[in-house]
Amino acid sequence: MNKDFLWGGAVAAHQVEGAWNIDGKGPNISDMMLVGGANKSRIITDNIISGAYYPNHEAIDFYHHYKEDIALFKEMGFQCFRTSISWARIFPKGDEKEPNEEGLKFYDNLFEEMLKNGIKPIITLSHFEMPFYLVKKYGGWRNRKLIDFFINFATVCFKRYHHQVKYWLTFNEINNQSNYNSEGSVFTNSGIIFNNDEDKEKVVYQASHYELVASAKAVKIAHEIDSSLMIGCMIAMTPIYPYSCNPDDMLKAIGSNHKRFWYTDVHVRGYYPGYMKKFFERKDFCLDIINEDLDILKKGTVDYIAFSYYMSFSVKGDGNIYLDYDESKDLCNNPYIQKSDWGWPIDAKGLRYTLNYLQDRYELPMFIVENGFGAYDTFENGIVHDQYRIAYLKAHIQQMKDAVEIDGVNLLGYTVWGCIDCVSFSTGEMQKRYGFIYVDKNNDGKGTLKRYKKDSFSWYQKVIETNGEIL
Ligand code: BGP
Repeated sequence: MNKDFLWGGAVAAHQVEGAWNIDGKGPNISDMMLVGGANKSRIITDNIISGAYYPNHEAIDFYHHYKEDIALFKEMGFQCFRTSISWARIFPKGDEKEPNEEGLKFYDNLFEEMLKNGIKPIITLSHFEMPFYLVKKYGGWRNRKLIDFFINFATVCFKRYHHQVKYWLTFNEINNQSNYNSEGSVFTNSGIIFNNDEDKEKVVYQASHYELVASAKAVKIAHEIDSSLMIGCMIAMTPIYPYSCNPDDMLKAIGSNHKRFWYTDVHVRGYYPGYMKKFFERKDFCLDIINEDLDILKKGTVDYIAFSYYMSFSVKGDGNIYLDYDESKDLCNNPYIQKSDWGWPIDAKGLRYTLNYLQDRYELPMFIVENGFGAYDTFENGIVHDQYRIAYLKAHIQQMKDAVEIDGVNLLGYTVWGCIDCVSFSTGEMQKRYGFIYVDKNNDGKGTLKRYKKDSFSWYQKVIETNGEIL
């Protein structure tokens, strides 16, 4: 890997910080989420239910432990660390004019601590969260007004932190909402709670449009504030393979990938691709997309593509290219790959495939900002032997190296998701652990919060020290 390649780890504010109502912070949408129910997807409450357990309220209390955690990251050799800014720490309700100074100070100190330890901050503005007030009062991203609120937040952050933070991301996994749950659920990134009688698909595409406009505006403003800033999009890259070489499967896979990745086309190229325009027409959506929006999209194209990579899927087709099919019915098992304890397919080669796909399509620098292995760890006498995690990461890093060294892709860095154990986004559990650092905290919220190094800690330390030569 080249000498400037950035190795590190990643988390998100709401999954680690805790301190949910401290120093003026307002409740954000993830503060209203309970642990997952029987099917594991998390439940949003309308108001805080007294006595109920909300995993994000304390999380791993990074808010008060960040110095200790950064010292451990430094010991591992991290050159960068990705986290997010909690919007509700800066704007407790979201629609205020003036920011909360206490919230801003927390990030001054956090970024300072990182830089002091030689760790570059990679910062997401909205990682699956927003002030809950914006959800209740405005309906989240279904409302055009959110663009202004977000831009106010983004501008405050760019102005305050541009000397400390060069790499920014606008929305985490913006494309995840395209596989919305038709049963009706909430997307924490778009803050939408569906009404029973509405066209949910239309609501999702409308919200996505407002988010894309907000993202493009943010890119433009950031560059006006400081032209050296690098502003990226962030996409969940889950490539979808045709199940076979049957042309029916091939065509279906094109549609499946369009459905997930059209967001990248808009972020990178600055306009809606033909297949999306036709799709909106066929659906008769008549979305609120005005000329001024199209102009902003053109002017606010991103500087790099950040993405998460965990798995791949495959589809069987019928010779059509659909964008409006139900993935839960159509995705099928790939017989060549295994799954994790949580049913996530494990496909290291899919990472090389993804890097090549993005390179061919966009020719922009890329950043792998999430990759990792969620597993049940056995913790005994302060020790965790997590060979399975090492095996997963080793295989993925090898594919990443091949993509860079053999295929010539342009990659800025790699951050392992959940480098310190944190609250699982999808389930709210602590036992779905990704970290090199074990945190003594259980699913029921009990634990000392003490940190311990797992076996993978020294393994990753060696990887970074040798710039990926020794895996
Ligand atoms: C990504 C999210 C992260 C993180 C990760 C792992 O989709 O950006 O926030 O949580 O997935 O998912 P989980 O925590 O559900 O295992």
